[in-house]
Amino acid sequence: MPNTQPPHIDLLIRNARVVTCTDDACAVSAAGIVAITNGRIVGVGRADQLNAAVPVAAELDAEGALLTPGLIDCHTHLVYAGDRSREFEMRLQGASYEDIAKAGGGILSTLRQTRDAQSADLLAQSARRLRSLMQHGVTTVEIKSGYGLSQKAELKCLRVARELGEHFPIDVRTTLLAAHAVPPEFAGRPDAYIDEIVEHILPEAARLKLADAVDAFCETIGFTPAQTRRVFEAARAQGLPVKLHAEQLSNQGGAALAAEFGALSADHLEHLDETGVIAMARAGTVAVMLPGAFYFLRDTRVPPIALLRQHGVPMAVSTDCNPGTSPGTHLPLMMNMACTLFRLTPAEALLGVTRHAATALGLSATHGSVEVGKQADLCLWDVDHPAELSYAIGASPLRARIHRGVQTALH
Ligand code: DI6
Ligand code: FE
Repeated sequence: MPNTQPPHIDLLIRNARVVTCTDDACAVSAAGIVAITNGRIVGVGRADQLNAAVPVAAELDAEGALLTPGLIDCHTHLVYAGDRSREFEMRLQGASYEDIAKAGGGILSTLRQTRDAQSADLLAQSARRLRSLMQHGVTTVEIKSGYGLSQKAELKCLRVARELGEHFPIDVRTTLLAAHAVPPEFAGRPDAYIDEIVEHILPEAARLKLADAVDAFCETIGFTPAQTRRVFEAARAQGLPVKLHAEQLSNQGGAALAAEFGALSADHLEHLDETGVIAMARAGTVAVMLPGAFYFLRDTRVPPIALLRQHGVPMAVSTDCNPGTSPGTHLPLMMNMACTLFRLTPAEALLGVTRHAATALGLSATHGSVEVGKQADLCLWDVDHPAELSYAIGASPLRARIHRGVQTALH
């Protein structure tokens, strides 16, 4: 083994073709081994580099399967109750997403159902979506609140998200998105609701350690840049990192604002301009592509991929799993859409759900690549080439999923 000499190996994966995702080309190394001890990767290399004196507790023969990092879905709203298929029908008859939101539907319709749901029911409904994500190879997921919009209901949603991480073999990172929409109690008084967030909801979520980050929806139908800034200042006061729904439906300068606060990511970005791109590049803010929402809203404006590449902004790809604009849990399908709709390369799409998605969650030291010292979150795929992960639509080629060094059931 090239790297370390562990006292023992808990799991030794043999005959894998390893895609470490440490290089931008997503190169495949032939017939490799990955050694795991105490849930961490302790060796990556060739079988002949293995020290025969180190005892091995269990072996897994990959039979030539492709081994990648476990997938990371860095932007979801998967804790919610009910569905919005009726609004889907309305949009098919010509209503726009904004029309429905202004008429009291949209986020507020999910709000009512989520507030009414008991925690156990919310957990059960959300668990169905989480299982589906896991079946498609996801080993780390970010989950936002944002369908409670009161202190009680936001904390309920964050607690459910934390519980999901305790019940299932997956890492959950939680994000407080209290600034998602103005709740009915504050109708017409968005600044008063921002007061409520910065004075009560956010400090309480921080005190209870229920949020790992803070997000906001900076948009004409969401919050202004000035209101978003107040939320970010409150997050900073609590030592919490920020991210932002920015430039989805219009250009509000949200990405530059996020970058000013050293945001982990700015997400959506269909209307992003070069000023925003440059600000993100300087701040190291990841651009999160959400092609599922673009597709579902039949958007036509593609995020400025060429500018993001030119300025070296890392791009992540995520499901945006939510009931209104992207009711999906199939991350490899989002890789396909990122390629077909946004023209990412398959290698960019794979990095977008591994290394760059880890960076978007502030987890680049421990997640997102197959390297010694990183958490042993891995997927084995029955494919020949990494591009197949973005190419195929439908049946999953996932052969094995390993979370913290433990192989998990796929069904
Ligand atoms: N942008 C989105 O795409 C989701 N939230 C957001 O800020 C949509 C949320 C919904 O319609 O329920
Ligand atoms: Fe979203």
